[in-house]
Amino acid sequence: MKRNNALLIVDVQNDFCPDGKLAVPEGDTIVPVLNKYISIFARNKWPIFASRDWHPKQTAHFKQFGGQWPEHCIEDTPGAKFHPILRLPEDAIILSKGMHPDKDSYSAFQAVDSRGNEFPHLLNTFSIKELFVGGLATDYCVRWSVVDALKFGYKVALLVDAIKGVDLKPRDSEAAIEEMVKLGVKKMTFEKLSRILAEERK
Ligand code: VGL
Ligand code: ZN
Repeated sequence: MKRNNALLIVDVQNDFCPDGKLAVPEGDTIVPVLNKYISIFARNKWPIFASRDWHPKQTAHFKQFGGQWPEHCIEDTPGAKFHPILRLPEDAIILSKGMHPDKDSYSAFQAVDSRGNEFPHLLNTFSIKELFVGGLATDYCVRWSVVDALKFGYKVALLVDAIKGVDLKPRDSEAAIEEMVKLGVKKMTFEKLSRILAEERK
């Protein structure tokens, strides 16, 4: 694990948590787990990325403009803020996506940092080889981000104890996880990662 790892926390925003505009059931329950992963990555000085859905008021992503979703994560609103309990370090890199008025974009690979640098470019500059991915929602933005990560040639560890899905249909999240595993993703838990790192310190 001395390799070049990075953590990608997908869309842990108020609107995707209970009481939010597009609440993922129990979406907030993964936040304490993500905080534990954050500690590990910070301690190892591995980069931490946090993506956010960052929509304009009018976008074809929303039902009222022909899309699939109720309004959510409108830029600079409380619903678009990261969950208040999420402990992102100062040097975490914030990635924004979904700013386009007439396109959906679910994947963090379509996101940019505050200077407009694209995520794949940032990963390159850090020489990242393996991405550890958690967040919301399993069946949308996590899934699309993971599928893209594999396309770009990254190894992917899916943080199965730190994801939750929308489940528009009951088994959507399960099916998404199965699909990701078939594509080559490795399932990871906090316990397992701690064990691997402890072994390496011996
Ligand atoms: C998402 C639905 C709509 C997500 C974003 O972050 O998974 N889902 N917009
Ligand atoms: Zn969205």
